[in-house]
Amino acid sequence: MTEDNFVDYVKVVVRSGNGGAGSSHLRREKFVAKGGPDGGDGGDGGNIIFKTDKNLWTLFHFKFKKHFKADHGENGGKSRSSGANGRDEIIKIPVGSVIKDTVNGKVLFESIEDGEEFNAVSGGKGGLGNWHFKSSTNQTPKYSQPGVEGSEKKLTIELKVLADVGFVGFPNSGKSTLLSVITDATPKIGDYEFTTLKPNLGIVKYKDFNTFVVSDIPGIIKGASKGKGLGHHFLRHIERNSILIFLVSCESKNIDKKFNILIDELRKYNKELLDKEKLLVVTKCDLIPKDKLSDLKLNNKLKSLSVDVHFISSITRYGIETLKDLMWKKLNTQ
Ligand SMILES: Nc1nc2c(ncn2[C@@H]2O[C@H](COP(=O)(O)OP(=O)(O)OP(=O)(O)O)[C@@H](O)[C@H]2O)c(=O)[nH]1
Ligand SMILES: [Mg+2]
Repeated sequence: MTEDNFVDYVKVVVRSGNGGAGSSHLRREKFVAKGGPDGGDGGDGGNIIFKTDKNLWTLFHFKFKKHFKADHGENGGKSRSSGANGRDEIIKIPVGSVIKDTVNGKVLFESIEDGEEFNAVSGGKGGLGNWHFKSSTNQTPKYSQPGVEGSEKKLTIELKVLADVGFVGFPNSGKSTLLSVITDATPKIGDYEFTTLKPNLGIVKYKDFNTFVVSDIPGIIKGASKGKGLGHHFLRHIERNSILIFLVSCESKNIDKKFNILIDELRKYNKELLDKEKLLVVTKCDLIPKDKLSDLKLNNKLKSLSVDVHFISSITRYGIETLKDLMWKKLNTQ
């Protein structure tokens, strides 16, 4: 998946179908002098239905289509025949989509499982035909109900990536490189900050038959919660991860402080993120001499953090296999 195709936010306009009108037909037959009313009911207008589809990964398919309409119900006919209901408009969304009312921001639906359906806008009811209105005082009512009009809604769809493991770190800390080393994903990697602008996903194949999904998100910096850097709205993509891996480069002077800044930014976004299983990974360990690395492993400040610390190098693959073991273990102790 390339970054251009990763669409995770769209606004759409949907409209359900109008109900068909009831018929005012009066029966006329050769040998029936006063046939009476026999106008059928109008069909209901089609609904706007969102359906979760596990084969979709992004909201890319909305890039070229943002308006959706269901069909109108047909009008009622003679001989009490009802009009057909209008066809529903079924809109496919990936697992992890959140549908909000664009006008008031209210969350209307969150898709968690494949195949779930959400009726976002019901079609207008069909009108009743005139035979319903026959009474002792009015044997031949000409009145029938019109159908109810469909309604329009403005909706916002947001995607929250569903990965098992999420990488969190400052720009340039080696998140995308790690993703490229443990999965088949080929994210953009660069020696500059904010190389990654959209989340990347990859599948880790673990010990022959097991797999889990990891996601790499853009870097965050101090003040991200106030909009610094790329801001922190993309943190929604780690809301559903089971475990969070915090990456800090071994070149950083105070790894413990850097870790705490990341924790702080997450707390400002959504403090529930901190309840997740965490792991601090010190990256790029090939860049420091062996004795320094040994010192770092014994560093008291790091040891006193309330999180396990692991050391890796994506370039030399140092600590990579054991990192996979750790992730797998944490995922399975949930
Ligand atoms: N020496 C060394 N360099 C690394 C290692 N991992 C990543 N790098 C380099 O660090 C730089 C940043 O790597 P990225 O993987 O793009 O970092 P990122 O965290 O994804 O950065 P953003 O997308 O900007 O947030 C690149 O020049 C990588 O080649 C490593 O283990 N050792
Ligand atoms: Mg990156």
